[in-house]
Amino acid sequence: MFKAVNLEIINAENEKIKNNLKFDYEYLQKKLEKKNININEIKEKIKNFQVALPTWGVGTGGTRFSRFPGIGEPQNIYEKIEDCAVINDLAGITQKVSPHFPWDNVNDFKELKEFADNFGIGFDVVNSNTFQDNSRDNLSFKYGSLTNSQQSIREKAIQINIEAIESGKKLGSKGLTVWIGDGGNFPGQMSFSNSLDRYVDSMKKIYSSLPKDWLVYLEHKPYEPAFYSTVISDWGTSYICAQELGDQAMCLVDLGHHLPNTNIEMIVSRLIDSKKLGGFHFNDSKFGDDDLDSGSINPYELFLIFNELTIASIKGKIKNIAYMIDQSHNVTDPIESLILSANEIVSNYAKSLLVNYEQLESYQDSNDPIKCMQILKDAFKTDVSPIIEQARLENNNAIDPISVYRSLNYKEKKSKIRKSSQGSSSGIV
Ligand SMILES: [Mn+2]
Repeated sequence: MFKAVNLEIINAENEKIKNNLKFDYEYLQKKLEKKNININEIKEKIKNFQVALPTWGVGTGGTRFSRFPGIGEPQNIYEKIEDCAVINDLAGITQKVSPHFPWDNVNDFKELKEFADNFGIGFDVVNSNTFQDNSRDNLSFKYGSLTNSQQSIREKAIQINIEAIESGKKLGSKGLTVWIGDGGNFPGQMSFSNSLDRYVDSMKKIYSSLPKDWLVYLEHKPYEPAFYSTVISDWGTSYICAQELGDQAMCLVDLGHHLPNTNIEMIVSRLIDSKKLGGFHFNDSKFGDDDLDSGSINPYELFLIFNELTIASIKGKIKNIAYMIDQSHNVTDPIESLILSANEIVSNYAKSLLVNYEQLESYQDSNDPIKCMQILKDAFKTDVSPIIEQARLENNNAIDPISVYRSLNYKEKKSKIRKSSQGSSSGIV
């Protein structure tokens, strides 16, 4: 197997800080032992954790005002996979890539799969795109795609999704995420009821094209690009549709796709109990669908979400949730942002594993809110970085991935090979 980052470089850098890490790890081990927590058991779970990278995330994003491309940006799916492989070699836990069709233009799927295999990269859930016009014909998505009033336009949107499934099958993917931008900008512009009916009808056709071992993930979002009403606006609508479609349809929670102050962790719990939580798009936000780096604004929320996931997992309520990062990196090197985001996500997962759930439930039952809050805060405030770093060391990844990455001058080198482009295939979804 080919490595995007030379293992000797990683090992040499790890060697310099290995002893410091050993000291920190053993110190944390002793602290956790006092709470009857076995640090090695947590470390093994961390070593097996996976979150997928979005192909569009390694290109510099932009806003509706402008995009400021970085140097050495990937220009095609092959270069994007190469960047994802750099992230995976350094940070680990990101072995799979989630492509976006037709943003990712693929001519030869067999060749692409072999290329990715060589880097140890696999393909996760595929994403369809019916929120942009497609230049192939005049059937515009201006007034919606799967819910458009015109049947011919709905058929085209259905076909794009079926093609995405076909592409995913060739790459070894096992799922399709569907997010549509359909909605209205003015009261009365569209019938809430008819458009939802049309969504379910269109999705039924897509659903019938799913291989039996696939899932379809329905992603909701309250507004944007439609600013008055959105067809799949919230988790309730998403749940109703997933229920209508059948067992292979699940709901996907994008952390940025909620109105301000929404209790997302409670939505997670509700979807778990309804047996419809399928996946996540991780990011963070201050105002809306900001697509900022995971944990950069509200890491406690991320922890509380993992808290719900971990307790549900202990109780056997969930397995195989599809985790993916969905961010737009406008002012940072996307590789660095994705390394830190993956680190933030796995760290909050690790913190959730420190919570003593039996104790928490006992305090909940005896109505002791202070003790309940203290249990969660104690776990959240624990610095778990020695566990994450030790897991990386044992997985042949970098203890300090950002500093190794910077020592590579990767983008400077790539800028001499890769063509620069002003255009954007990256956006906010
Ligand atoms: Mn998303």
